Amino acid sequence: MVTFEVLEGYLFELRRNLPVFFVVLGFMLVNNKNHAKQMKCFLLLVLVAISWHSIDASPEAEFSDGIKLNGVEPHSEKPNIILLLSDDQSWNGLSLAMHPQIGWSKSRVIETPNIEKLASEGMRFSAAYAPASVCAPTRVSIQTGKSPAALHWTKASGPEYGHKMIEPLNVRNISHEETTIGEQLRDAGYATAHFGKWHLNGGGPNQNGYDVGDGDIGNEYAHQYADPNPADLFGMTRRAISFMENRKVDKKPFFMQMSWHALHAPQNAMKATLTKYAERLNRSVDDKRVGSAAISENLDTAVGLLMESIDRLGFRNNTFVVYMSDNGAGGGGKGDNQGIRDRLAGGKGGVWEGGIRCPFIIRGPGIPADSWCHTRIVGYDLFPTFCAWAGIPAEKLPKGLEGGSIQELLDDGLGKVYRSREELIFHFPHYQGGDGPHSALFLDHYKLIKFYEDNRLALFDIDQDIVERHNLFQQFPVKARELEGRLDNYLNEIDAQMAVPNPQYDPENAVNSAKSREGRSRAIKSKRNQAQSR
Ligand SMILES: [Ca+2]
Repeated sequence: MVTFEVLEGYLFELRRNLPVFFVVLGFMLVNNKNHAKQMKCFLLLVLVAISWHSIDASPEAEFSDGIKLNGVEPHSEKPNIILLLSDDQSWNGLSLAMHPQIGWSKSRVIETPNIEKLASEGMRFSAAYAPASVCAPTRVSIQTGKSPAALHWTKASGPEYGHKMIEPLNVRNISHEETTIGEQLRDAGYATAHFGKWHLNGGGPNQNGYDVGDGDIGNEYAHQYADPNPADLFGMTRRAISFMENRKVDKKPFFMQMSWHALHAPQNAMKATLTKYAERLNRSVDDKRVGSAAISENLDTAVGLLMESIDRLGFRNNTFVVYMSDNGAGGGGKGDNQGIRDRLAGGKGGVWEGGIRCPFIIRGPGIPADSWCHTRIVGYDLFPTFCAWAGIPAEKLPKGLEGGSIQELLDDGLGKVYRSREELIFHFPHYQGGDGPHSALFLDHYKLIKFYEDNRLALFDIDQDIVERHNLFQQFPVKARELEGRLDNYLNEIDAQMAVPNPQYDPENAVNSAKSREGRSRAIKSKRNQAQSR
């Protein structure tokens, strides 16, 4: 019986031998004196030529939309780069594990199937860190490849007063003297776009290296969009797709940052999704947990639409997609829970793991599917990494870069990141999460936290004790002091801003940081209500 496989085999053989037929027929055509036979030869020659063309085109026709089967884009040698940055999404806020041995490193409630798929096609990083535990500092750090401490931009909200120490005032505008990743890639021939939350002032994306952008917008923007476009998730996606379609036409490589407003405005999630999670969690649709879960799933849907378009436009094999969060979830950074519950300690506004450890995934050319990397990386490593992908030589990179390219890790998850310093430092000289001014230093398997109100030190073996439950300071005081020396040196060298003792401090009338946080969130809520009623 002639099966499809057999037919396919014949066709393959036929196709392989078509050039021979072509030559033989051509020879017969030229050398034959009989007109009828010449005509037959000519017709056969035409038939062979047509079938050669059609068979040759058929297997790759489906992929001809910009891609050849060997994975090389014909129109551009430089890979496209897409950075997907979510907001306030915790390390375990996705339905895929961020550590292969830690069951609770994924959410059992929230469904994010599209991001799951992205991870299954790329590499997951179990020890990736946001440059800061709060928004704007992380964003400016990603733009510049420098740490928030070096940029003197370590807090997003304004200072709190009445504490034991006075916190420094922040820079609140991205400096035009800094080279952004948008500027660097645009100079290298990239079309650049920044959609969504900018939060860095300085004239917005258009004045900082981006051809296309949504303007100088911050958190207030998210709340203007509800079902069917919660937090502008689908509007951003439509603009991104249109930007990519234009690159299909002008054949320019592109860099696109999607700074999703979500998980802000959780109450604006799609109504059907809110209902689904309200039922699942047995809580009301107004509940914050319900909202966060629902908007996480809506965000995932938007990511899925974007991924589909990357495939449809034929960009898949020549595009790096990076997914990460700008900081940990929730308010209240104090590491009080210390691993009692199945979650990281602390949260937004503190340098415990819950504030800075973030989900991180990369899919792209040469990166093995469903792979893992456990090397510690930080958001400001992206600047030199993107430059390496774009083929920008090291001597063209701006001075004072603190990140290192993570390219060496992407073959098999193993290797090193070479930064200007061995240690990785997170500096938060502010009041927000309940710990007061404090900093953290990572070196090898150690993490040191220094609290400036009383110069107290805490030391953790972070590889063994991810929940920061066992303070090893008493056990290894010499090591802790050595790391403290490195921390102090670094902060000195970069001229970091520090909190200073408050001479007017009155312990009787001290401000409770947690209480003032509540006050602030009440103020934001009433402002939001006013905005909505306008
Ligand atoms: Ca944030």
